[in-house]
Amino acid sequence: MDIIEDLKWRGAINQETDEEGLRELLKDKKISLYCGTDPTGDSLHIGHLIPFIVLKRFEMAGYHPYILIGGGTGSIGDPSGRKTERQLQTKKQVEHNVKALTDQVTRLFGGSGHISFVNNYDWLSKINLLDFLRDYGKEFSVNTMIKKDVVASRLENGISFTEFTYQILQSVDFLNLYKEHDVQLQVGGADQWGNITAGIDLIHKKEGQDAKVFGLTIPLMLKADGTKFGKTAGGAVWLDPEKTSPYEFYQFWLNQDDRDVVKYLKYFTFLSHEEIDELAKKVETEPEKREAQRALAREVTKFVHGEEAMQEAEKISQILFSGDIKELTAKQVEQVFGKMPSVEVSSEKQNLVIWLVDNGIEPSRRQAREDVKNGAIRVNGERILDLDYELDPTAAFDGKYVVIRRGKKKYFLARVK
Ligand code: 629
Repeated sequence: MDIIEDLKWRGAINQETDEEGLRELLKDKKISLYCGTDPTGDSLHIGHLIPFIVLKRFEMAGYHPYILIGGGTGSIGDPSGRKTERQLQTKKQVEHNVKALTDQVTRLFGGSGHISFVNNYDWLSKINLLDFLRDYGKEFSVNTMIKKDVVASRLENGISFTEFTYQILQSVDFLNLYKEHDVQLQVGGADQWGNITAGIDLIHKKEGQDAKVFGLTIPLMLKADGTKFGKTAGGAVWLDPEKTSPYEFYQFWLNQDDRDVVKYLKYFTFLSHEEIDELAKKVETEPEKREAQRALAREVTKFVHGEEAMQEAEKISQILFSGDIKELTAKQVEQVFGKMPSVEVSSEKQNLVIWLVDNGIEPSRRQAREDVKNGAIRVNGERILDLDYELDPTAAFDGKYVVIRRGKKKYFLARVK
C-alpha cells in the first residue's frame, strides 16, 4: 500500500490535482512537500494539526516535508473560509506569534531531523511593489481570481485589495519553494484548495506547463453530532500545554463519541490498520469499555505532549475515576481543576459546615448539614460525615488547595491565600 492509499484509508484526502501523476512521482522520487500556517495566534490548536499529521506520514515514508510559518502572509490575512475581513495584526503581534509557533512546530516535528522549517517573510519582504506587479500580478487574471470560492463568497460582504491579493502571495511561496527546494506538493485543509491551485497555475506559467507540481487537501473534520470538531466548552484545544493541559487534552480525546472514534484513530494516530480494525471491533462489541477512546487519547497525547505527560494524564484520569483525589499532587490539582471557577480562602481552620456556606459552596447551613450527614461531601477526596469536623485548608496539596466534591460529580476548588 503506497502513501496515497494509506491516506485514503485514513480519510485524509479531500481533493487532489492529479492523483495518477502524483502516485507516479511518489513511486520514483522521495519528493519535498510543504504545508503552511499563518501566525494568527501564539499556539497551534488541533485544527492546525490536521495537515501536519499528513506531513508526518510523508516524512515517515521517506519524503521531505517543509513546514512554512507565514511571517509574511500572516501580516496580510488569508480570506479563505472567512465571511468577513480580518483585523490586521500589528507587526509586533506577528513577530511574537511567529516565534511562538516556530518554537512549537520545531518541538513537535523537529526531533527527527527530516522536516525543514521556513518563514515566507524571508522572501516576501524582499519583493518591491513594482516587481510584484510585473513579475507576479501580471500572471493573475482578476476574472479567474473572483471565481475562486474564497473571493466569490466575499464579493457580497466586501473584501479588501490586501486580502484579495493573498492568493498571489501563497502562490509566490509555492513557486519559490519549487525553485529553491524542489518542493513539488502542497498540502492543506479543504479551505486551502483555491490558494494551492493558484500556486500550481503560477508555477506552470513561470516554469513551464510540464513542471511536476501537485496539490492535496484534507477533508474538514466533522463530528457525528454536527458540532464543530476541535472545540470544547472551554474553547479551542491548544497544543500549548500552558493553554490546554495535557490532562485536558487527553480528556478531549477520551470523550469522543463512539460514532467518531474510529475515524479519528485512522486520522490522528500512527496505529496500524490491523490495530485500528481491532479497536473498531471493540467499539461494536463492548463500547462501554471505551478502549478505542483510550487508545486515541494515549496516542495523540503521546504524539503532542510526549510519553511522560501522557502517562501522567492517564494516572490523573484514573485517580479521578476512583475519586481518591488525595493521591494527586498540587501541580496535578492545578491541571485538573485550574480552569474551573474557584474561591480564595484563608488558611484559618474552620467548622466545615460554616466554611462551606461562607465560601459559597453550600447555599445554607441547613443544606450543608444535610449534605454532610448524607455523606454527599468529600474534602480532598475524603468523605466527611461529622457536623463538627474542623477543616484545615492547608492540610493537603502543599497547603495550596482545598478540593470539595459534592454528590457524584460536582467539584469545587478553593485556593488558599
Ligand atoms: C502561506 C500561508 C503558504 C501556505 C499556507 C499558508 C497558510 C494558509 C492558512 N492556513 C490556515 C491557518 O494558517 O491560512 N493560507 O490558520 C489553516 N492551516 C491548517 C489547515 C487549515 C487552514 O494552518 O490548512 O485548513 C486548518 O485546518 O485553515 O505558502
